[in-house]
Amino acid sequence: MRLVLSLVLSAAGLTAAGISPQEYQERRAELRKSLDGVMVLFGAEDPDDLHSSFFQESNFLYLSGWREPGAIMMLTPQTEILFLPARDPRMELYTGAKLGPDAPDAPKQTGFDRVMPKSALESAFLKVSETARRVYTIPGESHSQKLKSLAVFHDEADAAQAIARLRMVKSSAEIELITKATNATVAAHLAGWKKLSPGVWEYEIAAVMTNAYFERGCERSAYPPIIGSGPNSVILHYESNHRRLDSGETVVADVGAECSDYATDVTRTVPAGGKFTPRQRELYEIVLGAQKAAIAAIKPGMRLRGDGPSLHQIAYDYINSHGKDSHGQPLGKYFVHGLGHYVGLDVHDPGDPAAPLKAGTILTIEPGVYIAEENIGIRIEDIVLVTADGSKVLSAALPREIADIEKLVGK
Ligand SMILES: [Mn+2]
Repeated sequence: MRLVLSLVLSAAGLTAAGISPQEYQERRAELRKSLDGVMVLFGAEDPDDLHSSFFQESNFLYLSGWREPGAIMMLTPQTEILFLPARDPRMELYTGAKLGPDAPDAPKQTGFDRVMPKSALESAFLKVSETARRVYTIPGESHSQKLKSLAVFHDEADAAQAIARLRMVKSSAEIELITKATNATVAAHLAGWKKLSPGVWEYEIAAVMTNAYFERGCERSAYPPIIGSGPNSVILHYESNHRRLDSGETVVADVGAECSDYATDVTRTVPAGGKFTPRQRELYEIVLGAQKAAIAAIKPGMRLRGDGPSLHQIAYDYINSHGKDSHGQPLGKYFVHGLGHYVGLDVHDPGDPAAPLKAGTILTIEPGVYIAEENIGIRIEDIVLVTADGSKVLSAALPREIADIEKLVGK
Protein backbone atom coordinates (compact mmCIF):
# COMPACT_ATOMS: atom_id res chain seq x y z
CA MET A 1 0.00 0.00 0.00
CA ARG A 2 2.78 2.40 0.86
CA LEU A 3 4.44 1.64 -2.42
CA VAL A 4 1.26 2.40 -4.36
CA LEU A 5 0.83 5.65 -2.48
CA SER A 6 4.32 6.89 -3.26
CA LEU A 7 3.87 6.04 -6.93
CA VAL A 8 0.66 8.06 -7.04
CA LEU A 9 2.34 11.01 -5.32
CA SER A 10 5.10 11.01 -7.92
CA ALA A 11 2.46 11.86 -10.51
CA ALA A 12 2.41 15.37 -9.02
CA GLY A 13 5.71 16.01 -10.77
CA LEU A 14 4.15 15.59 -14.18
CA THR A 15 3.43 19.24 -14.89
CA ALA A 16 6.33 20.95 -16.64
CA ALA A 17 9.13 22.31 -14.49
CA GLY A 18 9.50 26.01 -15.12
CA ILE A 19 5.88 26.83 -15.86
CA SER A 20 3.89 27.19 -12.65
CA PRO A 21 0.48 25.54 -12.13
CA GLN A 22 -0.95 29.08 -11.76
CA GLU A 23 0.29 30.03 -15.22
CA TYR A 24 -1.50 27.07 -16.78
CA GLN A 25 -4.66 28.14 -14.96
CA GLU A 26 -4.22 31.72 -16.17
CA ARG A 27 -3.82 30.53 -19.76
CA ARG A 28 -7.10 28.62 -19.53
CA ALA A 29 -8.82 31.56 -17.85
CA GLU A 30 -7.64 33.90 -20.60
CA LEU A 31 -8.87 31.54 -23.32
CA ARG A 32 -12.21 30.86 -21.60
CA LYS A 33 -12.94 34.60 -21.43
CA SER A 34 -13.07 34.79 -25.24
CA LEU A 35 -14.88 31.48 -25.76
CA ASP A 36 -18.36 31.74 -27.25
CA GLY A 37 -19.08 28.06 -26.82
CA VAL A 38 -17.38 24.88 -25.71
CA MET A 39 -13.85 23.71 -26.49
CA VAL A 40 -12.92 20.04 -26.34
CA LEU A 41 -9.27 19.00 -26.67
CA PHE A 42 -8.02 15.44 -26.83
CA GLY A 43 -4.57 14.80 -25.37
CA ALA A 44 -2.20 12.42 -27.12
CA GLU A 45 -2.55 8.69 -26.64
CA ASP A 46 0.33 6.44 -25.65
CA PRO A 47 2.09 5.33 -28.86
CA ASP A 48 1.77 1.57 -28.92
CA ASP A 49 5.17 0.76 -30.40
CA LEU A 50 8.85 0.72 -29.54
CA HIS A 51 9.93 3.37 -32.06
CA SER A 52 8.31 6.46 -30.66
CA SER A 53 7.95 7.99 -27.25
CA PHE A 54 4.96 9.85 -25.84
CA PHE A 55 4.63 13.50 -26.84
CA GLN A 56 1.70 15.40 -25.39
CA GLU A 57 -0.31 17.30 -28.01
CA SER A 58 1.12 20.80 -27.75
CA ASN A 59 -2.14 22.76 -27.41
CA PHE A 60 -3.15 20.37 -24.66
CA LEU A 61 0.23 20.81 -23.00
CA TYR A 62 0.04 24.60 -23.34
CA LEU A 63 -3.26 24.76 -21.48
CA SER A 64 -2.67 22.07 -18.86
CA GLY A 65 0.95 21.02 -18.44
CA TRP A 66 -0.57 17.53 -18.23
CA ARG A 67 1.73 14.81 -19.53
CA GLU A 68 -0.15 11.55 -19.04
CA PRO A 69 -1.66 9.94 -22.13
CA GLY A 70 -5.34 9.69 -22.98
CA ALA A 71 -6.66 12.79 -21.19
CA ILE A 72 -9.38 15.11 -22.51
CA MET A 73 -10.25 18.66 -21.49
CA MET A 74 -13.47 20.57 -21.89
CA LEU A 75 -13.56 24.32 -21.45
CA THR A 76 -16.46 26.75 -21.41
CA PRO A 77 -16.62 30.28 -20.02
CA GLN A 78 -18.19 28.77 -16.86
CA THR A 79 -16.34 25.48 -16.37
CA GLU A 80 -13.15 23.56 -16.96
CA ILE A 81 -13.10 19.79 -16.69
CA LEU A 82 -10.22 17.37 -17.15
CA PHE A 83 -11.30 13.86 -18.09
CA LEU A 84 -8.85 11.09 -17.19
CA PRO A 85 -8.83 7.42 -18.21
CA ALA A 86 -9.63 4.87 -15.52
CA ARG A 87 -6.54 3.28 -13.99
CA ASP A 88 -5.42 -0.04 -15.42
CA PRO A 89 -3.32 -1.99 -12.88
CA ARG A 90 -2.06 -4.41 -15.54
CA MET A 91 -0.83 -1.57 -17.83
CA GLU A 92 0.68 0.26 -14.88
CA LEU A 93 3.17 -2.60 -14.54
CA TYR A 94 4.62 -1.25 -17.80
CA THR A 95 3.91 2.46 -17.57
CA GLY A 96 4.09 3.18 -13.86
CA ALA A 97 1.23 4.53 -11.75
CA LYS A 98 -1.18 7.00 -13.29
CA LEU A 99 -3.49 9.49 -11.66
CA GLY A 100 -7.04 8.14 -11.70
CA PRO A 101 -10.09 10.37 -12.14
CA ASP A 102 -11.45 9.36 -8.73
CA ALA A 103 -8.34 10.29 -6.72
CA PRO A 104 -9.58 12.72 -4.05
CA ASP A 105 -6.79 15.21 -4.73
CA ALA A 106 -7.06 14.98 -8.54
CA PRO A 107 -8.18 18.65 -8.86
CA LYS A 108 -5.23 19.76 -6.76
CA GLN A 109 -2.77 17.64 -8.71
CA THR A 110 -4.03 18.74 -12.10
CA GLY A 111 -5.01 22.34 -11.34
CA PHE A 112 -8.47 21.81 -12.90
CA ASP A 113 -11.70 22.77 -11.13
CA ARG A 114 -13.12 19.36 -11.86
CA VAL A 115 -11.68 15.99 -12.81
CA MET A 116 -14.03 13.32 -14.16
CA PRO A 117 -13.71 9.85 -15.64
CA LYS A 118 -13.29 9.75 -19.39
CA SER A 119 -16.48 7.70 -19.67
CA ALA A 120 -18.44 10.79 -18.54
CA LEU A 121 -17.31 12.94 -21.49
CA GLU A 122 -20.32 12.40 -23.76
CA SER A 123 -22.96 13.19 -21.17
CA ALA A 124 -21.02 16.22 -19.90
CA PHE A 125 -20.58 17.46 -23.47
CA LEU A 126 -24.27 16.97 -24.31
CA LYS A 127 -25.19 18.99 -21.25
CA VAL A 128 -23.05 22.04 -22.09
CA SER A 129 -23.87 21.84 -25.79
CA GLU A 130 -27.54 22.58 -24.94
CA THR A 131 -26.55 26.19 -24.38
CA ALA A 132 -23.24 26.49 -26.26
CA ARG A 133 -23.49 28.02 -29.72
CA ARG A 134 -20.14 26.92 -31.04
CA VAL A 135 -17.95 23.82 -30.72
CA TYR A 136 -14.18 24.34 -30.81
CA THR A 137 -12.04 21.32 -31.69
CA ILE A 138 -8.75 20.66 -33.49
CA PRO A 139 -9.69 20.16 -37.18
CA GLY A 140 -9.04 16.66 -38.49
CA GLU A 141 -8.62 15.24 -35.00
CA SER A 142 -10.35 11.84 -35.17
CA HIS A 143 -12.05 11.78 -31.75
CA SER A 144 -13.54 15.23 -32.39
CA GLN A 145 -15.55 13.98 -35.36
CA LYS A 146 -17.65 11.69 -33.20
CA LEU A 147 -18.18 14.40 -30.63
CA LYS A 148 -19.31 16.91 -33.23
CA SER A 149 -21.91 14.43 -34.47
CA LEU A 150 -23.54 14.81 -31.05
CA ALA A 151 -23.98 18.54 -31.62
CA VAL A 152 -24.94 18.79 -35.27
CA PHE A 153 -26.65 22.19 -35.21
CA HIS A 154 -23.69 24.02 -33.72
CA ASP A 155 -21.15 26.24 -35.47
CA GLU A 156 -17.72 24.70 -35.70
CA ALA A 157 -14.57 26.59 -34.83
CA ASP A 158 -10.86 25.87 -34.89
CA ALA A 159 -9.51 25.42 -31.37
CA ALA A 160 -5.89 25.52 -32.56
CA GLN A 161 -6.38 28.99 -34.05
CA ALA A 162 -7.91 30.35 -30.87
CA ILE A 163 -5.07 28.92 -28.78
CA ALA A 164 -2.41 30.09 -31.25
CA ARG A 165 -3.38 33.71 -30.54
CA LEU A 166 -2.21 33.14 -26.97
CA ARG A 167 0.78 31.00 -27.88
CA MET A 168 2.20 33.68 -30.19
CA VAL A 169 2.98 36.00 -27.28
CA LYS A 170 5.32 34.44 -24.76
CA SER A 171 5.16 34.96 -21.00
CA SER A 172 8.31 35.78 -19.04
CA ALA A 173 8.50 32.14 -17.86
CA GLU A 174 8.34 30.94 -21.45
CA ILE A 175 11.02 33.42 -22.55
CA GLU A 176 13.20 32.17 -19.72
CA LEU A 177 12.84 28.52 -20.77
CA ILE A 178 13.54 29.28 -24.44
CA THR A 179 16.58 31.30 -23.35
CA LYS A 180 17.77 28.34 -21.28
CA ALA A 181 17.34 25.99 -24.26
CA THR A 182 19.15 28.51 -26.47
CA ASN A 183 22.11 28.98 -24.13
CA ALA A 184 22.52 25.19 -23.94
CA THR A 185 22.30 25.02 -27.74
CA VAL A 186 24.96 27.70 -28.17
CA ALA A 187 27.24 25.57 -25.98
CA ALA A 188 26.34 22.56 -28.14
CA HIS A 189 27.38 24.31 -31.35
CA LEU A 190 30.68 25.44 -29.82
CA ALA A 191 31.34 21.85 -28.66
CA GLY A 192 30.52 20.60 -32.16
CA TRP A 193 32.95 23.07 -33.74
CA LYS A 194 35.74 21.84 -31.47
CA LYS A 195 35.15 18.27 -32.62
CA LEU A 196 34.90 19.21 -36.29
CA SER A 197 37.63 17.96 -38.62
CA PRO A 198 37.91 16.06 -41.91
CA GLY A 199 37.37 12.32 -41.37
CA VAL A 200 34.91 12.72 -38.51
CA TRP A 201 31.41 11.29 -39.05
CA GLU A 202 28.37 13.56 -39.10
CA TYR A 203 26.73 11.51 -36.34
CA GLU A 204 29.75 12.01 -34.11
CA ILE A 205 29.26 15.76 -34.34
CA ALA A 206 25.55 15.26 -33.58
CA ALA A 207 26.42 13.17 -30.51
CA VAL A 208 28.84 15.76 -29.13
CA MET A 209 26.25 18.49 -29.64
CA THR A 210 23.23 16.72 -28.13
CA ASN A 211 25.33 15.59 -25.19
CA ALA A 212 26.31 19.22 -24.52
CA TYR A 213 22.70 20.29 -24.04
CA PHE A 214 21.65 17.18 -22.14
CA GLU A 215 24.41 18.05 -19.68
CA ARG A 216 22.95 21.53 -19.34
CA GLY A 217 19.53 20.41 -18.15
CA CYS A 218 17.68 19.99 -21.45
CA GLU A 219 15.86 16.67 -21.63
CA ARG A 220 15.31 16.28 -25.35
CA SER A 221 16.22 17.47 -28.81
CA ALA A 222 13.65 19.90 -30.19
CA TYR A 223 14.01 18.03 -33.53
CA PRO A 224 16.44 15.44 -34.89
CA PRO A 225 19.88 17.07 -35.28
CA ILE A 226 20.83 17.95 -38.84
CA ILE A 227 24.56 17.68 -39.60
CA GLY A 228 24.88 18.01 -43.37
CA SER A 229 28.36 18.05 -44.91
CA GLY A 230 29.26 18.74 -48.55
CA PRO A 231 26.51 17.31 -50.79
CA ASN A 232 24.28 16.85 -47.73
CA SER A 233 24.50 20.57 -46.94
CA VAL A 234 21.99 21.32 -49.70
CA ILE A 235 19.37 18.92 -48.26
CA LEU A 236 17.15 21.06 -46.04
CA HIS A 237 16.04 18.46 -43.51
CA TYR A 238 18.89 15.98 -43.85
CA GLU A 239 18.79 13.79 -40.74
CA SER A 240 20.65 10.57 -41.44
CA ASN A 241 24.01 12.10 -40.39
CA HIS A 242 25.85 9.17 -41.96
CA ARG A 243 28.71 10.63 -43.93
CA ARG A 244 32.33 11.45 -43.25
CA LEU A 245 33.40 15.08 -43.38
CA ASP A 246 35.90 16.01 -46.07
CA SER A 247 38.21 19.00 -46.10
CA GLY A 248 37.19 21.89 -48.31
CA GLU A 249 33.46 21.46 -47.71
CA THR A 250 30.96 23.28 -45.55
CA VAL A 251 28.89 21.66 -42.81
CA VAL A 252 25.38 22.85 -42.02
CA ALA A 253 24.64 22.16 -38.34
CA ASP A 254 20.98 22.75 -37.51
CA VAL A 255 20.56 21.63 -33.93
CA GLY A 256 18.30 22.75 -31.09
CA ALA A 257 17.53 21.62 -27.56
CA GLU A 258 14.22 21.31 -25.78
CA CYS A 259 14.17 22.35 -22.11
CA SER A 260 11.09 21.72 -19.96
CA ASP A 261 9.02 21.35 -23.16
CA TYR A 262 10.28 24.58 -24.79
CA ALA A 263 12.27 24.42 -28.01
CA THR A 264 14.97 26.44 -29.68
CA ASP A 265 16.38 26.27 -33.19
CA VAL A 266 19.86 27.44 -34.21
CA THR A 267 21.89 26.81 -37.38
CA ARG A 268 25.45 27.59 -38.32
CA THR A 269 27.41 26.71 -41.43
CA VAL A 270 31.08 26.11 -40.81
CA PRO A 271 34.06 24.86 -42.85
CA ALA A 272 34.95 21.20 -42.16
CA GLY A 273 38.66 21.95 -42.46
CA GLY A 274 38.54 25.18 -40.47
CA LYS A 275 38.83 27.60 -43.42
CA PHE A 276 36.19 28.72 -45.91
CA THR A 277 37.16 28.71 -49.61
CA PRO A 278 36.85 32.11 -51.38
CA ARG A 279 33.55 31.04 -53.02
CA GLN A 280 32.11 29.69 -49.75
CA ARG A 281 33.16 32.92 -48.08
CA GLU A 282 31.44 35.00 -50.77
CA LEU A 283 28.17 33.08 -50.44
CA TYR A 284 28.36 33.03 -46.64
CA GLU A 285 28.70 36.83 -46.51
CA ILE A 286 25.62 37.18 -48.73
CA VAL A 287 23.49 34.95 -46.48
CA LEU A 288 24.81 36.75 -43.39
CA GLY A 289 24.06 40.14 -44.94
CA ALA A 290 20.49 39.02 -45.67
CA GLN A 291 20.07 37.77 -42.11
CA LYS A 292 21.37 41.02 -40.62
CA ALA A 293 19.09 43.10 -42.85
CA ALA A 294 16.04 41.07 -41.79
CA ILE A 295 16.91 41.14 -38.07
CA ALA A 296 17.46 44.91 -38.22
CA ALA A 297 13.89 45.31 -39.50
CA ILE A 298 12.21 43.31 -36.71
CA LYS A 299 9.85 45.32 -34.53
CA PRO A 300 6.21 45.09 -33.48
CA GLY A 301 3.92 45.54 -36.49
CA MET A 302 6.41 44.09 -39.01
CA ARG A 303 5.43 40.77 -40.68
CA LEU A 304 7.41 37.61 -41.27
CA ARG A 305 5.87 37.23 -44.73
CA GLY A 306 2.79 38.19 -46.74
CA ASP A 307 1.80 41.14 -48.90
CA GLY A 308 3.67 44.42 -48.50
CA PRO A 309 6.89 44.89 -46.58
CA SER A 310 8.00 41.70 -44.85
CA LEU A 311 11.12 40.24 -43.32
CA HIS A 312 11.12 37.50 -45.95
CA GLN A 313 11.07 40.08 -48.76
CA ILE A 314 13.97 41.99 -47.21
CA ALA A 315 16.10 38.84 -47.02
CA TYR A 316 15.11 37.68 -50.50
CA ASP A 317 15.88 41.06 -52.06
CA TYR A 318 19.28 41.11 -50.40
CA ILE A 319 20.20 37.64 -51.65
CA ASN A 320 18.84 38.31 -55.11
CA SER A 321 20.82 41.53 -55.48
CA HIS A 322 24.18 40.19 -54.27
CA GLY A 323 26.36 37.66 -56.08
CA LYS A 324 25.67 35.34 -59.02
CA ASP A 325 25.61 31.61 -59.73
CA SER A 326 28.01 29.98 -62.20
CA HIS A 327 25.66 30.95 -65.07
CA GLY A 328 25.66 34.61 -64.13
CA GLN A 329 22.14 34.39 -62.69
CA PRO A 330 21.02 36.07 -59.43
CA LEU A 331 20.89 33.93 -56.30
CA GLY A 332 17.29 34.52 -55.16
CA LYS A 333 16.13 31.22 -56.62
CA TYR A 334 18.52 29.32 -54.34
CA PHE A 335 16.77 30.70 -51.24
CA VAL A 336 14.14 27.97 -51.38
CA HIS A 337 12.44 28.03 -47.98
CA GLY A 338 10.70 30.49 -45.69
CA LEU A 339 12.81 33.00 -43.77
CA GLY A 340 11.65 31.77 -40.38
CA HIS A 341 8.93 30.50 -38.09
CA TYR A 342 7.63 31.01 -34.59
CA VAL A 343 9.16 28.93 -31.80
CA GLY A 344 7.71 27.84 -28.46
CA LEU A 345 6.48 24.47 -27.22
CA ASP A 346 6.83 23.39 -30.85
CA VAL A 347 9.94 24.15 -32.83
CA HIS A 348 7.48 25.25 -35.54
CA ASP A 349 5.05 26.98 -33.20
CA PRO A 350 1.58 27.82 -34.53
CA GLY A 351 0.55 31.28 -35.68
CA ASP A 352 -0.21 33.20 -38.84
CA PRO A 353 3.13 34.07 -40.52
CA ALA A 354 1.44 37.10 -42.11
CA ALA A 355 0.22 38.52 -38.78
CA PRO A 356 1.91 41.69 -37.50
CA LEU A 357 4.61 40.78 -34.98
CA LYS A 358 3.95 41.60 -31.35
CA ALA A 359 6.38 42.20 -28.49
CA GLY A 360 6.89 38.81 -26.86
CA THR A 361 6.82 36.81 -30.07
CA ILE A 362 9.83 34.52 -30.61
CA LEU A 363 10.83 33.56 -34.13
CA THR A 364 13.78 32.30 -36.14
CA ILE A 365 15.52 34.22 -38.91
CA GLU A 366 17.21 31.71 -41.18
CA PRO A 367 18.05 32.70 -44.74
CA GLY A 368 19.94 30.17 -46.82
CA VAL A 369 21.27 29.45 -50.28
CA TYR A 370 21.66 25.89 -51.56
CA ILE A 371 23.55 25.44 -54.83
CA ALA A 372 23.67 21.72 -55.58
CA GLU A 373 25.80 22.28 -58.65
CA GLU A 374 28.54 23.76 -56.47
CA ASN A 375 28.05 21.38 -53.52
CA ILE A 376 27.50 24.37 -51.26
CA GLY A 377 24.62 24.85 -48.85
CA ILE A 378 24.70 27.74 -46.41
CA ARG A 379 22.11 28.51 -43.75
CA ILE A 380 22.48 30.87 -40.80
CA GLU A 381 19.69 30.70 -38.24
CA ASP A 382 19.24 32.69 -35.06
CA ILE A 383 16.35 32.80 -32.63
CA VAL A 384 14.98 36.25 -31.92
CA LEU A 385 12.62 37.80 -29.35
CA VAL A 386 10.49 40.72 -30.56
CA THR A 387 10.76 43.54 -28.01
CA ALA A 388 8.73 46.74 -27.57
CA ASP A 389 11.03 48.70 -29.86
CA GLY A 390 12.96 46.11 -31.88
CA SER A 391 14.40 42.73 -31.10
CA LYS A 392 16.84 40.74 -29.03
CA VAL A 393 18.82 37.90 -30.61
CA LEU A 394 18.68 35.14 -27.98
CA SER A 395 21.44 33.14 -29.71
CA ALA A 396 23.76 36.16 -30.11
CA ALA A 397 26.49 34.46 -28.07
CA LEU A 398 27.16 32.02 -30.91
CA PRO A 399 29.59 33.70 -33.37
CA ARG A 400 28.45 34.10 -36.96
CA GLU A 401 31.26 36.24 -38.43
CA ILE A 402 33.71 34.27 -40.59
CA ALA A 403 36.80 35.43 -38.71
CA ASP A 404 35.32 34.30 -35.37
CA ILE A 405 34.18 30.93 -36.73
CA GLU A 406 37.56 30.17 -38.33
CA LYS A 407 39.25 30.89 -35.00
CA LEU A 408 37.12 28.23 -33.25
CA VAL A 409 36.50 25.36 -35.70
CA GLY A 410 38.66 22.29 -35.06
CA LYS A 411 40.39 23.89 -32.07
MN1 LIG B 1 14.24 26.62 -38.11
